[in-house]
Amino acid sequence: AFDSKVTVIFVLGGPGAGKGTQCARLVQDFGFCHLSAGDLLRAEQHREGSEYGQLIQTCIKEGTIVPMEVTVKLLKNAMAAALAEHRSGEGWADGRGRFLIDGFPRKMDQAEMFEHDVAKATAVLFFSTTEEVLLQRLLERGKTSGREDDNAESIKKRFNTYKDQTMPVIEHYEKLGKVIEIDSSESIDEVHAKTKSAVAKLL
Ligand code: UP5
Ligand code: MG
Repeated sequence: AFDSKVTVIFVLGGPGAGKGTQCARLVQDFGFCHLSAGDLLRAEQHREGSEYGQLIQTCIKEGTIVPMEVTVKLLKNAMAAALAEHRSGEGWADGRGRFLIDGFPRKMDQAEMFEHDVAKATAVLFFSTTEEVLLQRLLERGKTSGREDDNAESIKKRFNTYKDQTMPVIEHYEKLGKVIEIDSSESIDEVHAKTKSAVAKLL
């Protein structure tokens, strides 16, 4: 595991809450390495020779969770690559790799596997808002995103998975006092300002 070498922050929130948007800002603010589990899965889906392409495509379209072994391996490999790259480079003033793990863990078993095999999370950023806001954002993004899950039918399934599987993960970390909840209903800039000051206190 990488515990002694890294600071890990999990980034959760419903589909379309603004996880990716806010992570991009935090990369600029604090030099994080941003790893979106969904982006890694989409890249693996299209990688030539991947044995998981079909499985990933089906899960994403149906809004279900890809078996954790696949996702944890992709995250671990990406973290190892980032650590190797930074060993020689600049950034990460305290010498610890700073990682935002976006859209993960979305199920309790993933949380346990990651914390056992990869690293413990310092905190969980939780972007909360209403389903109405989420739906609006995703349908709007769907006009241009090309994402196979940005349609009304898939979105409904993603909401269900989020409520059934991911909310318990957030509740688990809440009990540990690790959750920082940020209302993401406001503008990107307003959400960013609140997020930035919360994260600054963690580093
Ligand atoms: N937007 C953002 N913030 C805004 C704001 N404050 N005001 C107005 N508009 C705002 O934002 C979504 C849209 O809203 C954008 O158009 C943005 O401009 C606008 P974004 O930052 O993309 O939100 P995000 O929370 O990242 O939404 P995303 O759709 O990526 O969330 P999901 O959690 O649904 O998607 P993810 O890529 O993480 O996962 C996709 C699928 O992969 C899952 O459903 C699952 O099938 C699979 N998966 C796994 O199986 N395992 C995993 O561990 C992870 C994923
Ligand atoms: Mg995203």
